[in-house]
Amino acid sequence: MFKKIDLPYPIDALEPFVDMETVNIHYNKHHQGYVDKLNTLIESTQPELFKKDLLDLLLNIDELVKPENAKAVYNSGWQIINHNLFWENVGPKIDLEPEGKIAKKIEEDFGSFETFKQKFEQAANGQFGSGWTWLVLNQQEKLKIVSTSNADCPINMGELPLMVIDVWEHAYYLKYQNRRAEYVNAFWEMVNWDRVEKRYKDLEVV
Ligand code: MN3
Repeated sequence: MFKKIDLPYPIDALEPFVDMETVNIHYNKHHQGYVDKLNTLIESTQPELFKKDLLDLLLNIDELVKPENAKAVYNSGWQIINHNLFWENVGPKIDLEPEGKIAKKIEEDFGSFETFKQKFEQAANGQFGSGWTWLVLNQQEKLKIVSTSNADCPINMGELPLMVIDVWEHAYYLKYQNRRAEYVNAFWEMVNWDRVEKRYKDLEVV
């Protein structure tokens, strides 16, 4: 059986930027929903795939998964990974700005932290429909801001995600309704820069 990560902080830890009820529904219903859907499908079709590592399975979906189930496995599977990355990337406030190597790299590749923030917000606010906005390290070892739709994940495009915001409506609608820009703005109060720095230094994939 595949699992989601344990939430690395109490369910109300993102207050007041994201309320406890939103986190509860997002983590326990939406995220868990992807896990349950994937497990049910795999169990009834190819239970031998439970032996695989989830990322490995997703990166080799065409060879491993029956064609009629590939899309469903893709959607639920990447949504599990994307949400794992998202929960780890935020947390109770620690530092408002990055430090160390990632701070230097952001300045190098974007000119300044302020410019980076603006561009990231623009991308997150501009993502049409459901999706994600990411800071990634691309194959040329440059930082890049990318947005992906639905369950798409930059790992699948050979890029290393360092930071991510979930801009599906379920991530913010209870508190912010249609005001996505306010949610995106509040994201800066929740980013766990230590985690971003660690991902960058260790080149951790998941
Ligand atoms: Mn979500």
